[in-house]
Amino acid sequence: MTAVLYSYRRCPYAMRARMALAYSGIPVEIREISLREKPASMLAISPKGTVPVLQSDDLVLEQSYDIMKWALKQSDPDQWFSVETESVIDEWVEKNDGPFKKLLDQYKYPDRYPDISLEETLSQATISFLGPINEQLKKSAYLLGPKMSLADIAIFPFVRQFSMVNSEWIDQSGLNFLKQWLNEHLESPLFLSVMQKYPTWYDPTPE
Ligand SMILES: N[C@@H](CCC(=O)N[C@@H](CS)C(=O)NCC(=O)O)C(=O)O
Repeated sequence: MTAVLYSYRRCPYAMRARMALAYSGIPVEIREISLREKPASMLAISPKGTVPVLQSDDLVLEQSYDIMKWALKQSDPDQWFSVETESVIDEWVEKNDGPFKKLLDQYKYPDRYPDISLEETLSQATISFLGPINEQLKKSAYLLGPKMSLADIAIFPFVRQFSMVNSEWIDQSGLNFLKQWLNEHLESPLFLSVMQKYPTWYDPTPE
């Protein structure tokens, strides 16, 4: 059975999973879901109701980073991941999915956080995450060195989303290495290939 990925085009978690699956060359049926009307078939295998969810035979993976690692275990042609780099990549992903994602939500939905000013959010995001990424990219083209790794792919969709809140911000930020890295990913054939549009998928109705 071809693997199935329940996905949502604009979701950064789903983007990173789709990129890893495409890079690994794993054939997968993409099911673009409606977040308002989640398919019962998806909820049956993953009641928590977030995307992405991967189903491959008896295996169900409900976390985007697990899906990425699973894909690369099957094929990792450019060595994005290794036992030696795993803990450094985990650390980047934890910082991204934890504190940075929180700041991203604060920045995207300021109405939900009336006590925190935008300036404060931007400053915290720059000090804690985006600035350190820029510093790293000053030293090497990618987060772990001269070669792309799983860390770059796992984090880029979130930096993309952050940069899209205010399109002028990145030019004003002075984070030029970050900007260059972001642009490279935005223009990459891999990213563009996983951003194609699919019609919304619904469970088949019983005859
Ligand atoms: N930890 C999960 C987070 C996934 C997640 O939060 N996805 C969002 C969309 S970007 C979602 O499905 N939210 C549920 C909803 O909006 O109903 C992962 O890494 O896959």
